[in-house]
Amino acid sequence: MTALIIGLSILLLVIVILQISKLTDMYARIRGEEEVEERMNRNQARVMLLFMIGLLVFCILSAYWWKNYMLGYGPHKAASAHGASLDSLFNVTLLFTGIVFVLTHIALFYFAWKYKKVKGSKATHWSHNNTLEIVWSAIPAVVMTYLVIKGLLAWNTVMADIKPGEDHMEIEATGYQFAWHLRYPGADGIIGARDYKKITADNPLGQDWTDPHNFDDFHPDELWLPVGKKVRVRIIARDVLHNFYLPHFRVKMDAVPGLPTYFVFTPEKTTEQYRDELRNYPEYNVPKDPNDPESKMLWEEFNYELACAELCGKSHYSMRRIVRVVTQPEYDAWLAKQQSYYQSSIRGKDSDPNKGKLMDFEIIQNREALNMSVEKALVNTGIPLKPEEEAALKTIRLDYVQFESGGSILTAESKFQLDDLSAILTKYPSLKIEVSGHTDNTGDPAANKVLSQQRADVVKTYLTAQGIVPGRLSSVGYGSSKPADTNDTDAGRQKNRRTEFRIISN
Ligand SMILES: [Cu+2]
Repeated sequence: MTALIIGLSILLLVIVILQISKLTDMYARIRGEEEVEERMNRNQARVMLLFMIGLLVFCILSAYWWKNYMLGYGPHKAASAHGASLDSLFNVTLLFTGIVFVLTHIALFYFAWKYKKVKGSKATHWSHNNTLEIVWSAIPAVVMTYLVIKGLLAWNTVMADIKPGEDHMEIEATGYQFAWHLRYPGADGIIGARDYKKITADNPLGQDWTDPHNFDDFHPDELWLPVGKKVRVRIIARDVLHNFYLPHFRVKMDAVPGLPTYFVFTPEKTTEQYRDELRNYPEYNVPKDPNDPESKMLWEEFNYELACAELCGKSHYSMRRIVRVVTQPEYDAWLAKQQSYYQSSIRGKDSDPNKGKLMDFEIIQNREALNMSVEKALVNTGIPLKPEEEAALKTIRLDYVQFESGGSILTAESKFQLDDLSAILTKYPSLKIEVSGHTDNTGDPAANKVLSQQRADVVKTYLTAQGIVPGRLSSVGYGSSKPADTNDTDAGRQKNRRTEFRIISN
């Protein structure tokens, strides 16, 4: 309906204009062509002047009206260390081009008014003017030189790479149709090697699993950065041209297939600080959802974002990632929660070249787990436990203590856990434990009992050799008499063949 009314109004307007022009035509015929033309010229010249005033006022007012939405103004001052230099460059350029814009528009419309056709007036022919030539060549040349030098200085600061030994963190962003795949280096601080030829469905970045630096790399959904820390982003594209764009930090760099680029910047404002600044502006004190007055305010919902600034395909708009700048403790807490991609998605699968091999990070994880179990068993919470609960708490399984099949020779991998146990016994000098061996129910029960006793004894001997006083250790072989699970399945039997220790006193 609205469209119909608008259509009809436009049609009506066209008819009115046509009628008026017909009318002027008839009027001209009555009053004489020349007089009418002169009057029309005068009127048009005046309208030109009015238009000029309207245009300039509109340009200035609209900029003023939107100032708190524009990057570089109001609450949107740069949130990075280098951002202010780029903003100032933009402002200086805006100042010069603004002056030129206003002056040329004034000249354009003033001349149209001043030199309107008047009866008897004649154009002057001006072939050359040296002064004018010098003025309009020299002024732009000086301004351009200034802008180029200022721009070059800013460019050199902004694009400077990390100096050797400089404190920084490095992350990686890979653009593809249509998302950013982020990678952090993990605890070692080094991003692992990658090769595009290794890209598969379960290895989206082509990480090389023989490079230990890859074992702790993780792929978060959000870009988290600690405030005040210099960040170097490696920027990579997997398919077409993308552009790594962090508008609030004035970071923008092409992601080019086959040509890694980078950007170094230091975020200086946390997300919370940015929100606090937005809070002072009425534009951001409105509900995010205009239809729901109960919804949160715009400033509360603000987040920095990573976007793609290259029109890279039909879902280009969806290449958005939330960026959070937080304090160092908040960052550390977030970091502690991140799971390495290798450990959570590759480890133990067929695509894992280290399948079946005990890795250093696993030894560390197991050591921490064993320490935790002992600490939990030793701490007095004051909560009374049922006897079976207490027994469960004080009995700790040594998953990695394994023996050669059918015998009592420790496998090479068992030693790390026994060394960990010996370290625990050294740490708690009054701790007394019972080491126990268990088997499943296959074979002769008496033979099983003998075997399990031999195995427990081997563990005891190992620990004594490590300097643990024999009086603190007892060893018992329970054979198949204390199953931990069913003996009817392979998995159950596997669980039953085990070495444990029980805390007797401390
Ligand atoms: Cu893109």
